[in-house]
Amino acid sequence: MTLHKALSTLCLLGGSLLQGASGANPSVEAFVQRMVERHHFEALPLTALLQQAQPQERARDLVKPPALPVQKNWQVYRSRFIEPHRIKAGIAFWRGHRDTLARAHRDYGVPEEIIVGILGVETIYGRNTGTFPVLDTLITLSFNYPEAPNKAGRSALFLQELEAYLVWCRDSRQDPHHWRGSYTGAMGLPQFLPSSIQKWAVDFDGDGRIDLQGSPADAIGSVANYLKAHGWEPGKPVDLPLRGNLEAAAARADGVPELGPSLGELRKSGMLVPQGSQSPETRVMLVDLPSPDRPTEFRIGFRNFQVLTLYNRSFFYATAVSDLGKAVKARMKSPRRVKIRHRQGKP
Ligand SMILES: [Ca+2]
Repeated sequence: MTLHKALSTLCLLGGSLLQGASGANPSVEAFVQRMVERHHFEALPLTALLQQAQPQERARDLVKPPALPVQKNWQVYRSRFIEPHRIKAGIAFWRGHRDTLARAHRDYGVPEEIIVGILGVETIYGRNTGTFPVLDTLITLSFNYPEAPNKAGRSALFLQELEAYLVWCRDSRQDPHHWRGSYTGAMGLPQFLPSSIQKWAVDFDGDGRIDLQGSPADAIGSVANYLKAHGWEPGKPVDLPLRGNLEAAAARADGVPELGPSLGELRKSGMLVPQGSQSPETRVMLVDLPSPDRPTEFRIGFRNFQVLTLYNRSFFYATAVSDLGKAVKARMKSPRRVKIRHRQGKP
């Protein structure tokens, strides 16, 4: 059956293709055509699947840009993640999966505390993996994204994720209605989007399938594989505190997660970088972590810090991963002596 006939048939059956989650959007037809041509989907069942989706209004609300600019607040952000309950959960996770974490470290070169940091920040080790139906959410955001300056680009990205999701479900023989995830369709302990699952998820418990929701081992291996594939440098640092001439640091910090100045250049500008084994030629980034009513905190971000920003493009995110990992690791080593620093901040 041709696509045109399939669509006509649906209309004759009383269906209204361009309603519901897929919205009044002619790109539905183009998408079905693409899935037929690229991936050999059948037009009629796919069209019906799209048509039957339940609109996810809450996901639409959550992806909207805030009405007013939000003031960045590192102290508040940090206190959400580096706190006693999450650290305790991290210790339990590390103890429960010690061998798997060590194997991931050996196989991929990514240390345990970084994997523990990511899974803790993302979902508290699987406690908060999201309740949005992934299929309906991706359909809603692909075809009925809310009005926003970046609507076209975001819709296109979600359309790619929908494509990846449908292909992944078909190829791994999974019901596309089964999965739940975040309001953007990210799934499992590490909150991978479908395209990331396709490219970087691994079967790390050897049961022949990839399950980032039900298998902590698969989640651990997949995070390590993702970081390795994005350029993780084994044995190298992630971030270090920066002191000294912070005015010079503020002038050079541009908020862009790209490597720029060398360590030697920063030292010449009066910034105090802790001595380590890094050569003065090592290129780094200046990480600024502002909070209202107090001086901005600065750190040096190395290549591995940049790799963390490729998981989530945010200085706050990457620093929280690093700090949570360090906090859990410290407690693993000496549980009695290390006190948890818990700062309070205004929301
Ligand atoms: Ca598996």
